Amino acid sequence: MISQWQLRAAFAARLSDMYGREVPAYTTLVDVSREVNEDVLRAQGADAERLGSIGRVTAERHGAIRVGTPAELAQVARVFGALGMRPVGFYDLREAAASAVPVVSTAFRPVDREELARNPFRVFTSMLTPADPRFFDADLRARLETFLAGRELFPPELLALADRAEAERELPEDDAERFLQLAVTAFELSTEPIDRAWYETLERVSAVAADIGGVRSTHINHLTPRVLDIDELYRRMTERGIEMIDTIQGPPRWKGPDLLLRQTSFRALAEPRALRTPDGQVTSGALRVRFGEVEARGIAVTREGRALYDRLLTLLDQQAADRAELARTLWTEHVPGTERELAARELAYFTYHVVPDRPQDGSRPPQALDDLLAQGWVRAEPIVYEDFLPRSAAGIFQSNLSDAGSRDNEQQGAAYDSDWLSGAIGREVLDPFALYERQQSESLARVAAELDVRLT
Ligand code: OOG
Ligand code: NI
Repeated sequence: MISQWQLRAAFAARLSDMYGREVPAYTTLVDVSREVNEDVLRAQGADAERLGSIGRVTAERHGAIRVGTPAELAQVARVFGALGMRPVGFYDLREAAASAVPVVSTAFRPVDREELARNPFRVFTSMLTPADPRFFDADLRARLETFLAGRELFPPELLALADRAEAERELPEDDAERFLQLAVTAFELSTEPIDRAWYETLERVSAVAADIGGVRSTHINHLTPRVLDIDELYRRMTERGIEMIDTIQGPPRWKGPDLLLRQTSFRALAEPRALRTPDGQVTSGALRVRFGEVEARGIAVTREGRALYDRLLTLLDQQAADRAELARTLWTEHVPGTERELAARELAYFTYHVVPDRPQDGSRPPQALDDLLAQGWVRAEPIVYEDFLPRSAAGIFQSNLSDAGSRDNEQQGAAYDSDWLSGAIGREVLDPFALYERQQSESLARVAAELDVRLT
């Protein structure tokens, strides 16, 4: 029997092999990430593994896919449900100022601590919003919905196997093999000719709309390795002549603890694709859709921590000065510079653990968490951020947009939110804050029970 986490790890590994064949630059990114990770581990020792073992980090990937309809998203949820991945978080990329993209998104990922430690594979999944009149007029919406209704992204056999894997939380070896083959194939780039006129019609609204609704299948858009020093990676990729986007998205590099998520990418590469012209001829063309991305993960922040982050971004937006320098200044001024303070001010999440080899002099442990920490009874481990950032995601989407597309701001946007998404896919979209909070409070409950204290 192959368990869910083994299926998930195998799927991530095979997807990575497939994507490396399709997009060789991805392999370069993985190689450079591995080199940087080895160097960081050598330089920092155990500190380098504070937010995940090197085994976890080396295997860690997130993918990005894009689908067209709630029905397709519901099928995606079944495929990832088979792998023990649940929808977490709601991201509205339609609102991003400079780079509005007509999609709403969630991320499928494991949610339990042990499952995350085994393999944290996650997929940022976006769904097109044809019902949003700011992007699509009534006529284009109707044509788009008809086109999408007529395609099949996932064969029924794959979905049936997925349902079984989800219900039984494992599959017999032969079925697992079949499931993995079908699942990886579903995310390969199709060789079917693309209707050029239709693709270009959608491209005038948004390159992302064309990538989703202009073809009859879906594909993995990028697969992102995790790196322990993203500034160093950025330098090494640039040295190799690979042109990266201008910035590293997310929090600045600074002297305090790494928080949330920092990401960067290189621009989409031209890939050969078969195109069908209006007179019915098939020609070979090239499309720039898929790109390379890399990320560094920091500590998960609480709602208050997140509000602080968003506030600092707003402050940053109001300034014309060198953003990187100013970001560092702002962070130094407003964000606590140690894990201890982040925890004390309830800005970030930690799990708490009784220290096994503390001096046993027969004394009773104090009741306050602060004292338990200060006197060495308990230690705090940061919880790694497992999710995404809407602003960064909007910036990452830009990696394959050559122009801003068109959005008619006179129109009222169609309402989509987390509840709507839950209803559309028939599964609860989970609140990431609640998941981190639960990890933290469960660890505190264990400490209280083990030490027989009330934890004031
Ligand atoms: C998804 C872009 C967002 C991230 O890491 O923030 C993303 C896409 O391009 O489909 O992957
Ligand atoms: Ni990404």
